[in-house]
Amino acid sequence: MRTQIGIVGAGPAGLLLSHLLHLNGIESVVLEARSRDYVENRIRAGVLEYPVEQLLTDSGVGARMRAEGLPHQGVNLRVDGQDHRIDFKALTGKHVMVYSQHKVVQDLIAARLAADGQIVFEAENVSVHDFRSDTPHIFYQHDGQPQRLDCDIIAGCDGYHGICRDSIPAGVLRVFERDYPFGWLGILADAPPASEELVYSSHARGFALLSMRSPTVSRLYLQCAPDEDIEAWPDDRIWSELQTRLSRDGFSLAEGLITQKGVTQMRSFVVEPMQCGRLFLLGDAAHIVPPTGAKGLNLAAADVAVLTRALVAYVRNGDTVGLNTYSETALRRVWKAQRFSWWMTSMLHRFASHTPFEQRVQRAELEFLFESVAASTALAENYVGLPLVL
Ligand code: FAS
Ligand code: PHB
Repeated sequence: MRTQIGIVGAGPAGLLLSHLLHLNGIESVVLEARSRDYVENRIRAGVLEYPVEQLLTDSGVGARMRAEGLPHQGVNLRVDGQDHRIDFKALTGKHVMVYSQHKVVQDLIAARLAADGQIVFEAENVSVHDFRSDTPHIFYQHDGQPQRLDCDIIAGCDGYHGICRDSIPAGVLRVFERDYPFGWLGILADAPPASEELVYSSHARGFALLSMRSPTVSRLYLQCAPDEDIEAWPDDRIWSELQTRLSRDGFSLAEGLITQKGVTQMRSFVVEPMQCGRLFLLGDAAHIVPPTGAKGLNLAAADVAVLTRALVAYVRNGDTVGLNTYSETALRRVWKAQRFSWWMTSMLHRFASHTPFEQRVQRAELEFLFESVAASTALAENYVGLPLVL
């Protein structure tokens, strides 16, 4: 089989890339290890930046997002039971869109299949080859049969645990990383969100986040140990801890059936460069951010915007400038999102290693944020999203 762009991974990065390339008359085949049902129901992110919402709308896959998504004009930071609202609309003229990642994936798969796009689900033993030559190709198995996909370019959209990054020879990539001494215990619950907007709480017992998926479904997180045992957290313990960390006069969480719970590691990770020959890395395959800044999904979309522009110029005019500078262009935005995610994480979480001095500095950082329009504007600009291509 032959195509122009071979894409490994049907997450937001791979699917959005295939969709935008299609709109520009460029063929692609997406190879996904898991089943369609699995990728369409995997619970992950929930906040879309303004430029990403625009991109989905402008590329024709925004109808359900606009119908079911929740535009948020601001966010609340809660410290010592006091709320400090960051007014995105007043400070930036923009908003964010609360809409589930798995629905974005469902919408993109539906659009690809409606356009006769090729997505091979349950593709096994995918391996990428000869991407440092003019004849890159991908081997995989489907229904037990060995298959070969020849292409001009390979897009590695297979996430942090995928095979594409690890296929790049040793010595080519430089790794930048930081692990955090805590994780997030996250739940999905059939409970009406107790706040119109998200609430990020910095509490003596640790961080907590009130988010949502719909008017009847809440998404909540609390800071826990990186290797926390979820079995040690029966539902009533989770609710009582959330009530405590999100407490404020006149406020209480509506509780309900917990339908999903899990612990997520907190890590900052970037590889440079994000390409090797004709293999280009996008999204979590190249970088991971701690979720405190709600940047993971949005960064994947930004990488897609940069690579799509480069591929269109290459396919149409043989212009390789965009491809040759893909990595440095994408990394300009990646590092700004890394900085913001690290800053939000450092400012809002409890660090057992912090000295009393560091605790006071953390507090002063928060107080300055609440008192300074300039500081609040900086947070708002980063949260609603920087331009996709910097
Ligand atoms: P993805 O990981 O989404 O997709 C990669 C795809 O490649 C997957 O479908 C995988 O099955 C496939 N694949 C992997 N190996 C393969 C192989 N060998 N062959 C073929 N296919 C292969 N971000 C937030 O902002 N908020 C959150 O709350 C949040 N929660 C998260 C929770 C978890 C557990 C994780 C892991 C991430 C979370 N994120 C969150 C970040 C998340 O949104 C990612 O940034 C986003 O999914 C990145 O999209 P992709 O780069 O497309 O990678
Ligand atoms: C979510 O809704 O899952 C969510 C929102 C904001 C974050 C992280 C996760 O910072």
